[in-house]
Amino acid sequence: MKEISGMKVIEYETVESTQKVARGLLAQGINCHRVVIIAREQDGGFGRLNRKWHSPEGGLWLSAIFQKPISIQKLRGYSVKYGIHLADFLKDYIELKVRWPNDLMIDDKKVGGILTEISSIDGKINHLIVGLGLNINISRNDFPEEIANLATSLSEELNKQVDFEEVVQNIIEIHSVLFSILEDKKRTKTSLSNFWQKLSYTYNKQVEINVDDKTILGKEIGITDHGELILELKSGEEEIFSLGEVNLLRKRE
Ligand code: BT5
Repeated sequence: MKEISGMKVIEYETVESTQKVARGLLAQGINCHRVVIIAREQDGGFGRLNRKWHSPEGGLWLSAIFQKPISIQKLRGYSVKYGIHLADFLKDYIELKVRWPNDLMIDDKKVGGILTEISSIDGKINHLIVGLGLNINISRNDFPEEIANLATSLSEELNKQVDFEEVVQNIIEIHSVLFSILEDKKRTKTSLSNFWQKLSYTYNKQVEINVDDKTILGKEIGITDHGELILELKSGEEEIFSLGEVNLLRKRE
C-alpha cells in the first residue's frame, strides 16, 4: 500500500464505484481513517441523487475516508472548501472555476465533480467519504453522447496529456491538509470568501438556483464562511442557500 502525506492509498483496476468500496470497508469495521481508494475505471460511478457518473480510463476516480466523529458545524461547506483547494492547485495547469457547491468547471464545461457522503448516529457524524471524479486524460470521444457537450477533460483543454501521478499526488496532499483541519491538527488560515470572487463560476452573474422543486433567480454576490451561497434577489433582498443546484441564467435570444 502506498502512503502519501499520511494517507494510505489503495489502488484498483475496475470497481463499480470507489464510494461503494469505501462504504464496504467501513461496514466491515476495519479502521480506514485516512484511507484513499482510487480506481482506473468505474462501471457504476454515481454523483449526487444517484446520477450516473461516467468514469472511463484516464480519469481520477477517488474516495477518501475520514473515520472519526465530526460535528456538523465543522463539516459545513466542506465540498466548497475542497473545490476551492482543487481549483487553486490546478491553476498551475489551467484556470478552473467552482460551480457551487460541487462542480469544477473549465469555461462552461464540467471537468470534475465532488460528492460527500456522511453517516451519523444520534446527530453526530461518525464518518465522511469524500468522492472526487476528475477528467484528466480523457478524449472527447470517450464521453457518451448525453454529456458530450457538458463535459471536458484537462487533456482536451490543454491539448496534451497531463502527468496523472503528479496530479493524484497533489490531490491526496490536499485531502491530507483538509483532514488535518477536521482533526484540529491544523488551522484554516484563509476564509472561503477571500478566494471566492476569483474562483466562482457564477460570481457577480445572474443565476437560477433550484432548491426543492423551486427555482429562484438572483445575482450571485458571494459565499459565507460556512460555504453557503448568497444571492441578491430582484427585490434587493439577500438570500442565503445551503443547498441547491445553481446555473448561469442565459439571456434569451
Ligand atoms: C457530481 O455529481 O458531480 C459528483 C461526482 C462524483 C464522482 C466520484 S468518482 C469517485 C467517486 N465514486 C463514485 O461513484 N462517485 C465519486 P452531480 O453533481 O450529481 O453531477 C452528475 C452529473 O454530471 C451527471 O448527471 C452528468 O450530467 C454529469 N457527468 C457525468 N459524468 C461526468 C463526467 N465524467 N464528467 C463531467 N460531467 C459528468
